[in-house]
Amino acid sequence: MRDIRRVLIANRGEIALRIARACHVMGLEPVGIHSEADATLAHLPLMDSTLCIGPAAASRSYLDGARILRAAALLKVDAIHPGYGFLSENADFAQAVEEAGLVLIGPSSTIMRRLGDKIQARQDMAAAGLPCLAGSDGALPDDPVAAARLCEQIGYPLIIKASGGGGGRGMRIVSHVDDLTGAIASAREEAIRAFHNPDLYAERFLRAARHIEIQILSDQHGHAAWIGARDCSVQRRHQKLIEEAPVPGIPRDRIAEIGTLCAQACAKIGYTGAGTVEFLYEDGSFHFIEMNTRLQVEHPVTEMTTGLDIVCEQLSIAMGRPLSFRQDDIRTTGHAIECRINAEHPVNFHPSPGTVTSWHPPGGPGVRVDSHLYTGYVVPPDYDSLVAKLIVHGADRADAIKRMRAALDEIRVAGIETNIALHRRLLDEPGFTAGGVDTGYLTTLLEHFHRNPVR
Ligand code: MV4
Repeated sequence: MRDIRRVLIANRGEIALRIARACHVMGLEPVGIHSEADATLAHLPLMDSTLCIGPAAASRSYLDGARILRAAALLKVDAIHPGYGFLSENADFAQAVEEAGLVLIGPSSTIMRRLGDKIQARQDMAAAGLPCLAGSDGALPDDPVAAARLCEQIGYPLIIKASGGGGGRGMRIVSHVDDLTGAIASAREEAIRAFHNPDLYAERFLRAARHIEIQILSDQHGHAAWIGARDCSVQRRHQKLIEEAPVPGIPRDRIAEIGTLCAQACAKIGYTGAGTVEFLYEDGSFHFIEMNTRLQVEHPVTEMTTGLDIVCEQLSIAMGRPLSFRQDDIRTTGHAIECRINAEHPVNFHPSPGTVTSWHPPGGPGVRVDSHLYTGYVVPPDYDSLVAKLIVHGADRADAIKRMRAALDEIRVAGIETNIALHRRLLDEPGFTAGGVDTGYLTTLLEHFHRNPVR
């Protein structure tokens, strides 16, 4: 057992507020850090104490591990919750936290480092029993002839990915061997520039897959459980827009099968904390692509369908407590959908920072709003444009869609532009309402909207 009383929340916005709430539920003292641009954030008054750690630029505040560790020492915390984004999957930061004698709310830095290396993650998860796509077992060789021979084995089309990447950055789709050498060269350049890691790998490319992910909770006593699956296929440029649970249109027993494999794999590799195993699903098969070692933006849809509080579970696991439930105790009820509300231009998707002149969130049965917005809040231009998550829970998918439409119609936000109208339009689309769209759906639909602006 590890005594944790004070938790530093190394993040901002809605997720900092979400984590502060969980700390209060658990009887822990949350402490806050913020940049100079963020002194007016809504969660800071809930904190036991707060500290301004640097200027607006994330590189000099939320991404500066040394500053955060100095704040942790000054504020005398026992643990650090990194939230998502920023330093949440940075193994060097996790290691520095451990070396400072503090607890990082997440897996050990060793596990984080292995899973953060996508080539290593693929090898570890394949060895632990997860189905992977045909691919290069290890890094692609430098020699173009050797690389071409290897890729011939995999088959075309294939996709080149950066081992240090993830989330869709630094990828190249290659349909023919003639394009291979050029694709490898440009992918390698990008990988070096963006991730300081030249290693690339290749995988068979799936053209019309769905993005399905499994939520895991794993304690320090070797017990792991999967607590549901999410469908995150509605995305544009690797930014998810809508997520839901359970997954529509895939038999429950197929989901349970892959969920069970994920829990077993996580126990096997010594994973601890909350984690998400990402899969592509096409033609009835799941294929592991990567594992996220952080709390995810879309975790609320799993909370709404299971009744669990994933952030409380994270804190409890970090304190060394065993999971409070067994796999057989997990029951999911109804259907949950999350719409990510971004402060962005509705047509060109450019960020739309500025003063929120009014904010009236929706409510009622089954409606949850995770947001740091308030009337008068100024959305700074320096960070991600996510300003609210609207989550609804209904008896079934059709009921959840009805509740989401009503909630979207009810929201009032003025002063900034948002994607609320896009969400409202999407929820009337036959493709979306039928369920089971693939990851290309939104891009195609937006092209259609662009050609047909008013309906
Ligand atoms: C793929 C893929 C198809 N085949 N891997 C995108 C995010 C990252 N987590 C993995 N991604 C993908 N990996 C194989 N083997 C399709 C995607 C993908 C995608 C790829 C190119 C352009 C847009 C995309 C949108 C969603 C998923």
